[in-house]
Amino acid sequence: MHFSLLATDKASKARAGEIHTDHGVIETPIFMPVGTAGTVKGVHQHELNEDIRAEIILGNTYHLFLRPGLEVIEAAGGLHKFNGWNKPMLTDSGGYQVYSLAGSRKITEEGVKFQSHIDGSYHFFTPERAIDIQRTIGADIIMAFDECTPYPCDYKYAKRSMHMTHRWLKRCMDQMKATQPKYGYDQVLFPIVQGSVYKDLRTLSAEAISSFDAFGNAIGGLSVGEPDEDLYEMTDLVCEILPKEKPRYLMGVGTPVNLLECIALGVDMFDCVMPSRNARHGMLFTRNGIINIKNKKWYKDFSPLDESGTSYVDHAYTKAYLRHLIISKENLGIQIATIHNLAFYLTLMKEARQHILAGDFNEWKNAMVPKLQNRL
Ligand code: PRF
Repeated sequence: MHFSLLATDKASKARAGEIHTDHGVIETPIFMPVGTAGTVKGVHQHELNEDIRAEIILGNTYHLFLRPGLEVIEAAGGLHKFNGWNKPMLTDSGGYQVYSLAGSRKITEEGVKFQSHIDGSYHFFTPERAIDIQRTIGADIIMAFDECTPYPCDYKYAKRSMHMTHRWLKRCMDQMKATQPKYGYDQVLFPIVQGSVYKDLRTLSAEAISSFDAFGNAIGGLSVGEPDEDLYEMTDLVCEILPKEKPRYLMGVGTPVNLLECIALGVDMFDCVMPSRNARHGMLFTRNGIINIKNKKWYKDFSPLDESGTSYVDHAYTKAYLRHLIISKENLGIQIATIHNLAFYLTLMKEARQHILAGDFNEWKNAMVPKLQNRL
């Protein structure tokens, strides 16, 4: 696997690149649709591929470990074989889901004991185990086991937690070296910068993480309720320290505006449940602003879902029809809205990339941001 940096914007720190994996090339900047349980909810792999044009999707160690379990995934020959997605995949380590979903949890230096949100059973994840499990799931990019601190988080806790995340990273790296991929293709590990919203901790963490010389690096612990100002300040500070020649992944971010602003700071990869989760509640992102399709104003609007949209649902269905489906809680409504939002996110990334390569990203971004914030 390798990463090539193709261009850097002059007026900002935006970059365009390529991540080469054994399952194909990912053109950055990229948005990765979230497929928690091995499925992007309500979307066929065919639609992900042909219509949304996803290049990489994300799965969650926590969920896949609990259901269907490692025995099934290993017997299938890994997650790619199991779910029929033969392009790149990334798995998050569980270092976030354990904190946000598990019934109860106890964090010690050794690892995290937690209770399944499904059946209440108890499990124990350690950094070594998180690597072993991700080897078995078989994603191309796997994540280090970390603690994502909540917001707000007092300085003392954030500092102690960050140092533990660094010690856990060393154990993850050692376990990567001590083990092999199971299915004949390469897997790389991304460490995760933590440090809450404290500049000195973020600096320290970015330096410590850089010293591991991993394939790529991630920024965690953001988009947990802090103001956008902090998100941008921390992202900027960390991107200044992380090595330029490696891909940078900002975890769990964000709105279309967050993505463009963070691309301008030097981020290459994003994931977020927002386009898929909000679609299920009738929130549609478009280049002219945000639509709440449940709004009465759309009830007899027979214009295409999104005239400027790039996916087939944008032209095949009308606003009034989608409004009806979402209000009636019809499955098809959720599917249409999800495809629309994900295609919009992917197209926005593609356009950003074209502007970086053409050398006018920053002007384009500054013109786009106010439009994206409109409420239609
Ligand atoms: N750590 C991990 N996964 C994550 C995060 C993190 O800090 C975030 C932060 N918003 C999203 N997903 N392992």
